[in-house]
Amino acid sequence: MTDTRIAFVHGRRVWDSRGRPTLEADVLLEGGAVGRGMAPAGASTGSGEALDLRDGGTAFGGYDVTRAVANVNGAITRALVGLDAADQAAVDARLIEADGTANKSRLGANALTAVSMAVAHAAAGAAGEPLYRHLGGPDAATMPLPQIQIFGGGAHAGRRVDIQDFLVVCPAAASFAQALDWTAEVYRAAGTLMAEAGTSAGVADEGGWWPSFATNEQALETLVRAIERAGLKPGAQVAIALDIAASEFGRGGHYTLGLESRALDSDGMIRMLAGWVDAYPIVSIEDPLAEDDAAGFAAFTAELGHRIQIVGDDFLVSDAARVRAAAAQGAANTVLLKPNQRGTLSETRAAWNAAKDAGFAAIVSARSGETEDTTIVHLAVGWGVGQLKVGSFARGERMAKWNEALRIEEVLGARARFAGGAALRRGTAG
Ligand code: 2PG
Ligand code: MG
Repeated sequence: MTDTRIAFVHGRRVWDSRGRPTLEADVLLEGGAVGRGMAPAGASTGSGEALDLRDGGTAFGGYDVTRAVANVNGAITRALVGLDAADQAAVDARLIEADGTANKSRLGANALTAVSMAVAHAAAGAAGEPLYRHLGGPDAATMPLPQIQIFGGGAHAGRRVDIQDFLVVCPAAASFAQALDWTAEVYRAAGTLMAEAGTSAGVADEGGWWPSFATNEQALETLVRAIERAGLKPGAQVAIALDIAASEFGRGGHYTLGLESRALDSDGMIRMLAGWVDAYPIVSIEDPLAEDDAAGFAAFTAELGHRIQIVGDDFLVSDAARVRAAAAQGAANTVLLKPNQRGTLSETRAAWNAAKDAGFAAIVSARSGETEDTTIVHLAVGWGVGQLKVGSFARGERMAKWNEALRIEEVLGARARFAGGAALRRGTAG
């Protein structure tokens, strides 16, 4: 057994998929093992998220991270040197204590997230194991059902359409690899349809086709046609998931769909979305109402929670206490898990534990601003979460994660179990 005490922590500024500064952390253990983590960044962020510490000012649009980097090389290094990297809970507790604020605003959730992930990688390296196995032990063999974006929108595409993510899931695929095969064909067919319509306009923040539709619903119609054009059956083989990201256009029970110049209240939103669920093979809807509309979430879940998965992202911000509160209210039935919404892996894991206790499902998710870091894939497999969302089927920062999952499935071989449609939270009361 090599020495797993933390010898050295180093932070540096690197660049993310939007060409913005982000933070990378390296951790070196006394026995020589090393680990690395890179912080992602959201664009449609929940107000309850831990703080992504940026310098402000004029350089790089105010997004520079020199203060967060200095925190890694100063206060965080001092707090962690000598701790046992194999004890992730103790390391994360020390990070939380060193920050000392409720929202990680002193040291920065970006600094903490990168370090927390780097420590996990270093510990896995010292044990001579891939991270998913280090986290989940020899039984960690569940490959997640991927949610893959075909059209981007909302804050990720200049608000060209109001809805943020039009995604596909492949509940009937036999393996993770086959789910990617099917998605690749759908993604290509969707691109062809847009080119034929003369509306091809490149890709959005997460690699999905830049939307060029007259209405939000037209994206749904086009998606169904793309599935058919790919030679697959809408619903049975390839179903639709949506991230409405309603906090981006709604507040206080009032929602404004800019594309269609429509104003709706909570009930109007619920009626519109319920109509879509009736008309299209939709199996999952994320943030159907705004983060401040818990009553709307509860009404939506009461009406549709027995048919579809209802996911809280901005609404639950990977927070265990919010998951418990939502479960008590019957608001949502699934939580999105994004480590940088909290700042440490242990807190993210606590949200997953709370979800399991509440009968919620969960989806491990990337951010719209990403890097080549693949830690979240290992979290999904290692924790046995069952679902994974990392954006679309283009751009290196997205493909790095899908490809890492392919490698894991190959290494697991006959032991791999694809979560498939059973991972979706549906068919029971919300
Ligand atoms: C989301 C994510 C990823 P962002 O809303 O689920 O799609 O976006 O990282 O901008 O919050
Ligand atoms: Mg979301």
